[in-house]
Amino acid sequence: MSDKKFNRRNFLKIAGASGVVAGTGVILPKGVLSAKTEPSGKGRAKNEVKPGELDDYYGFWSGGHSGEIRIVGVPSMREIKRIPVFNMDVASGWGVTNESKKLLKGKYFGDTHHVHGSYKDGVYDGKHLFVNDKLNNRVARIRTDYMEVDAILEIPNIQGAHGLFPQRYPKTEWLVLNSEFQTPVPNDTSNKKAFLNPKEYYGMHTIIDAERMSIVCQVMVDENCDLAATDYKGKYSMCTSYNIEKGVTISEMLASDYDYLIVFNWKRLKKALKAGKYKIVNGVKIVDGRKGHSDITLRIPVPKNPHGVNISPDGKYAVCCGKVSPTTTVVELDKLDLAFEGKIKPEECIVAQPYIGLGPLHTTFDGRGNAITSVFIDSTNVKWNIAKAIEAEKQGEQAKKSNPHIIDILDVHYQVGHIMATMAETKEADGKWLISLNKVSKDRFINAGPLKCENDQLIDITGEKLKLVHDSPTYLEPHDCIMVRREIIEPLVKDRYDMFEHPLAVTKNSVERKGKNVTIRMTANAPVFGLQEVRVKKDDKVTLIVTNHDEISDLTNGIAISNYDINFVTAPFQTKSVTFTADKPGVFWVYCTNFCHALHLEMRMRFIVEV
Ligand code: K7E
Ligand code: CA
Repeated sequence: MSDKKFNRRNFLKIAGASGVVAGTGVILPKGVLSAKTEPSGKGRAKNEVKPGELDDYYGFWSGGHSGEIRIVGVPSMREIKRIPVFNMDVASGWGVTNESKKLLKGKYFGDTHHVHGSYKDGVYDGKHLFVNDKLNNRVARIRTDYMEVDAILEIPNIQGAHGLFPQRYPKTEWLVLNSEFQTPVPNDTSNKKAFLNPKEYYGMHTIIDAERMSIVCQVMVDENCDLAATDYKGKYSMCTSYNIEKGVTISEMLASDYDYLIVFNWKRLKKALKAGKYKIVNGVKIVDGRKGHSDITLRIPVPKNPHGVNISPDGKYAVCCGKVSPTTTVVELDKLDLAFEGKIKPEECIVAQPYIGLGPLHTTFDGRGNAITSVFIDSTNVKWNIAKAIEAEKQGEQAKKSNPHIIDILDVHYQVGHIMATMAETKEADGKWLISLNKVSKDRFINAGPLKCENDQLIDITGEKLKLVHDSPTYLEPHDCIMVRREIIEPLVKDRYDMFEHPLAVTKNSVERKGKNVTIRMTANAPVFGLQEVRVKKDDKVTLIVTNHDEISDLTNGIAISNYDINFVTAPFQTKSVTFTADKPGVFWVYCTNFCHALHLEMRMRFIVEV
């Protein structure tokens, strides 16, 4: 329901009680609305997290073209922290320190869409998060004990690194990454004839070793590879493709009435690799997965320009969203073996194609046999029953007409992209909360200028009906999120760094010169830096290494050098370093930026650049 209708209903309810808000005894003048917009409802999930209480779920949100990941407490929707990934973060010093620069390799912008956790037996093991960078074609791994990036892998031969999904069973050894844009392979002057011929552009399904963060191989296809999924048996990965036409304009990409869900057979892929059936391009093994060239891939026709593919938590079905088609396509995964063996046609794996609404994009699950699909053009979340959709399909067109699968339709505000339910990408989907990541917030928040925030809505899915409970403004631009039970993550998260994990950990303060290179090793222990004064010569190359020696958790020290554009923090027992040229002579105060002590303001030292 729209907010306007909603307020109107509430108004009528209050007006009907002759100015008395039922149950509260509060008397309101006529026409004044109660601040509480809807009663909490009996037996529904409780979204209020009182001061001092903790959330039930760690929400991990991708940050889109902000390049980061955000940690959101669910159900309070409080943003707990941001993890800088493919961006610069002035507060923490990501993109400033040598440690982060080594990972970023000169690329400070990114576009994160899909964040997923590492798995064991179909459930998160809590060890790692992975996220794609659509802009510069990278994958980052985050270690959850520190909530920090520990590896970034650049992927050659692709553009539009988009759908990313970890292997779910028996554990995450592989990640799959899709390239949404087709390009020449290789995309360089050795292949310049292909530049102007889109028929010679290809999509890639890249397989990544999640432990080593290295590329296993790439499966090359004619189609583009959009969203990704893996099954719950460790047998298959898949991608949706919306550009089987190899179009380069919108109308070309929409020419066909159907596109594909492409399924990749891992057993056959491993066999091909073992048999040496690949060519090497830019150091990567490329296996041919094109139609007619390969037995590794299977193409299931799906209408039309499909987007998301999501696997039901029972592992039985893949649900593809039609985007341009108002339907979803339900594929029974147990039939894939037969289709690969040629005993049935690929399209015979489809067991239902229910009507959902205009612009279905992504599907999530409540673990009770129901799917919930985001519908972009209608601005709705549609809850539907998978078994009923399959049953109606069996009975035929007449049975389908009344849409017996649809349970509830909720208006969201507005233009929803991804939706995700708690634990829904695991076999322990618990059907408690749903997040609708709406692209447009319009009139939902105070107007903060032409560039509007987005609106992440929290929806209670414990009952038959979907119930909207909270609007959460969010900065550009989350695409997807996962919500992991607190018990899985919390015990693994550390309060301080293991000091000697960093090879440069400082235990003794010193200044050491080798020619023009000066290394400053310094401790920080609130409210003093280990050194009170450092003298260097103009144009020295200075490396400053700082280790925080505070034993108190939460005691972060900041290190900023005035007028030198250097700013980072160290958390307890953490070491970070920066390298710069002392190109400006003078006296420069080094000060602590992160309030650490009653004498925080006195926590400073002189950096003197002599001529
Ligand atoms: Cu639909 Cu990149 Cu998953 Cu955006 S993608 S919404
Ligand atoms: Ca198409």
